[in-house]
Order: sequence, then structure tokens, then C-alpha cells
Amino acid sequence: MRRISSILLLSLILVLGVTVAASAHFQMILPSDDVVMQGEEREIDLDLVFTHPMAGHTMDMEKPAKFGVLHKGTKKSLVDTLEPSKIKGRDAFETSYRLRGFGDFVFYVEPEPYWESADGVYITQCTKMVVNSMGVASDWGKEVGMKAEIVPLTRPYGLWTNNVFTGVVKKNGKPVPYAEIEVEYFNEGKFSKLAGNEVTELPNETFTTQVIKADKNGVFTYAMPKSGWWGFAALMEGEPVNGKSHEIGAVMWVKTHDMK
Ligand SMILES: [Cu+2]
Repeated sequence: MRRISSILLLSLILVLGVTVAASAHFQMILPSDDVVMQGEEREIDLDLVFTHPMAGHTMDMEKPAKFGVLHKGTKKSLVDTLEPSKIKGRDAFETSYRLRGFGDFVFYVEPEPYWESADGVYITQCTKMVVNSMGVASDWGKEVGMKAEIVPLTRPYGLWTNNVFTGVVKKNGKPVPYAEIEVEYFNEGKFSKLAGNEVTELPNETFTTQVIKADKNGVFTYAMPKSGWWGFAALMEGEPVNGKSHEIGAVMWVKTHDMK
């Protein structure tokens, strides 16, 4: 009996330990291009995937409640254009979008709540990513109006490696003082098997997810140490779903490029 209890305790410690060390969840909108200039392909591909971006793990995604684009102050739903796809064996969605005209195209998604059985919590991550056309700025600083949203204070494209990214965490349109933000690198090599851009060695598990806090005005800053996509996920308490706790996230993705 005593032996069984200690095995149970050990398993519990192991399970909790793994949970603490596990990488964080990030809803992602991944485009085939982030800035489209003269002469470049104007039809971009977009992948929606729910992932642990550094570890290279994916989870099944349901068809999102909302998915669309904000351009020149007008929102357009693109939910009907989504096609099911698989990324690393899990359900994801894909579409393509033709950029018409100049300016910023703010893509946003509000997924259906995801049940994370390991933590006994529903997760909904309202996510944004901006594609620019022809280098003309327009909408990147505007709010989509999602229930949780990161509003960038840094223009979210044309970023060098080591730039800082600064934004405001908002919930129901209001800044969230001292919001906690998880930051992860999209470890591309783990997804596409492309050589070169895979992070293979972490000093220890704490490096998988960086953790920062916003200040009293809900403003956060993070310097991105490597070229590629960086995800920012501000995690907050949402309204319960089916009587279970519900973590609501405001997520934004930006890409950095090396100076050559
Ligand atoms: Cu997960």
C-alpha cells in the first residue's frame, strides 16, 4: 500500500513537473510572405495551426469561429475560404489570399475554445498577424476588436533581428495591467525539415518559453534574438465554458530578419 502511494506520488510529481516544463500553446497564422513588394507574388498562402512552436508539436484545431482580414479600416470574413489541412498529423486549416492594393492586411482568427485535458482548461487564443503590401503603412496599429487583443506599438513588419517588439495587451478593449505574456520562437526546422533555422539545443526547459509581464498600462517589450517568426501570447482568465475554466489569450506574430 505504502509502495503504491509512493508510486502515485512519484507519478504526480512527474506529471506536474512535465506540465510545468511543457512548452506553451500558441495559435498561429503563418503566411507564405510577410511583406509583398512590386513584382512579387500577390497571392499568399496562409496556414492556421495550433502549436507548441518551439518544440514543434501541433494540436487538432476546429474550424474557427472567426477568421478574417482588416484592410483600410474594413473587416472582411474569410472563414468560408478555409480548407482543412494537416500539419504534423494534426487538423489545421489553410487558405490563400490575394493582396489587392497597398497597405497593411491584418489577418485575425478567433478559434473555438480548445479543451486541454492535461490542464483541465479551455483555451481560446485571439490571434493577429500583419502582411504588408508595397511598404505603405495603413492598418497595423488599428484594433480588430477581438475580446482579447495585442495592439502593437512597434510596426509589426520590417523588423531586424534584435529589435524589440512592444505592444499593449487588451481585454474587451481595455489595457490589462501586469498581464503575463509568453514568448516563443517558431522553430521552423521542426516543421518543414528545412535545414539551417532549427534551434536544436536549449540550455534547459526554461528557454522554451520566455515569460514577461506588461507594465501598469498593459505595455510589454521583448527583444527578439534570432531571425524568424516570434509569437507573443498574453494569457488571461475568460468566461467559463461548460462550467470549466477558460484561458483567453491575445496572440500576435512578427517576423525578424538578419542584417546582412
Ligand atoms: Cu498542447
